[in-house]
Amino acid sequence: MELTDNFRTLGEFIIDKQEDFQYSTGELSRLLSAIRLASKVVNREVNKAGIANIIGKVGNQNIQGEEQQKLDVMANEIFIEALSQREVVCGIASEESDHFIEIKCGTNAHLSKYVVLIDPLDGSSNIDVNVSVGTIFSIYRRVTEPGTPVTLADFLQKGVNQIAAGYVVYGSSTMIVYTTGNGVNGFTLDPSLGTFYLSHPDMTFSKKGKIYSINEGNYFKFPQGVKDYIKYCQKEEDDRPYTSRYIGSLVSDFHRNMIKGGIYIYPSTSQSPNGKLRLLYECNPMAFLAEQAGGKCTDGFNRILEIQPTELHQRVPFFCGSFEMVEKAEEFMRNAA
Ligand code: AHM
Ligand code: MG
Repeated sequence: MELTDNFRTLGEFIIDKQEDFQYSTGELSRLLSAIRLASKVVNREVNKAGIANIIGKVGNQNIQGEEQQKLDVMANEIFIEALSQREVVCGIASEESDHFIEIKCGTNAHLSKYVVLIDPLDGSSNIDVNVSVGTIFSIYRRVTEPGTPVTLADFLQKGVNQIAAGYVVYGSSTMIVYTTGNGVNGFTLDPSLGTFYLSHPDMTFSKKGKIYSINEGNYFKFPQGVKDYIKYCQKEEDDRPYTSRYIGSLVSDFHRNMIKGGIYIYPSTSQSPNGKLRLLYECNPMAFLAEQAGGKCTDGFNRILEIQPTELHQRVPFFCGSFEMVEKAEEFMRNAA
């Protein structure tokens, strides 16, 4: 890539966009910058996962006795450290931790008005086989008074209240894709410079797509509406059959579907009536991005962003992607209900 004035860095973009927010104090910009920094550190660790494994084995022959730290635990620590040390949030909830964390300012409650919910390394079972993983984040303004201890109510907000959301995909190249409610923009990391450049401005889902992504191994456990929709995708009619693509790494499946057009489904199953994915750490941020990109996101019947969460690790069925494809899947769900 040649560096020209046309290439905007993520840092420049964040500062330029600050003007979108009336009375902005720069707090959100600092928060996004902390996420940018943490994602570069996680990227470095993910990239050397294979080699670290070799080193780890060699290390085992020494008397170190240190166990190789799991990457998802490491990613969790990196994000929490970046966000808490830079003092840009008053609280963090992570898919990796049972409870939310209150960030203090010395011994006092923190004055920041933002909380962050994060899935530090989603799809981490893919790391061992060198397949893309991701980080998902979601930012809310707290509902209780700044300067008081953060409470569970600050985290249990409907997705419609999100101020910003995004993901990092650690793929063949590493990208940050995020929204502050004004469209979706994607930035690709130039690893030689350690800088993210705006590479995918104004990302959108096409209205229709030709890819369906679902773990079909669970077919017999799916609700009838989902089974019927899968058969519809496979039928030779009009522009079908569609192509089946499932990485098993939500960020990567979503990213591909947004670029190429498609639908991702993780429905309820006979064993898990609420599906697998977490409302607060996975579904809400992806739903915010999907809607900002002109797509649609529901639990098969209701808009994800309007679900009132009742617990931090709540799960929910998830249908997300190109608008008309999600509508079609919902039609099958209604007809089979
Ligand atoms: P995780 O948060 O434990 O990594 O699980 C979430 C992941 C998603 O990235 C992915 O889409 C899904 O689980 C795959 O699940 P399955 O293996 O059941 O198809
Ligand atoms: Mg996850």
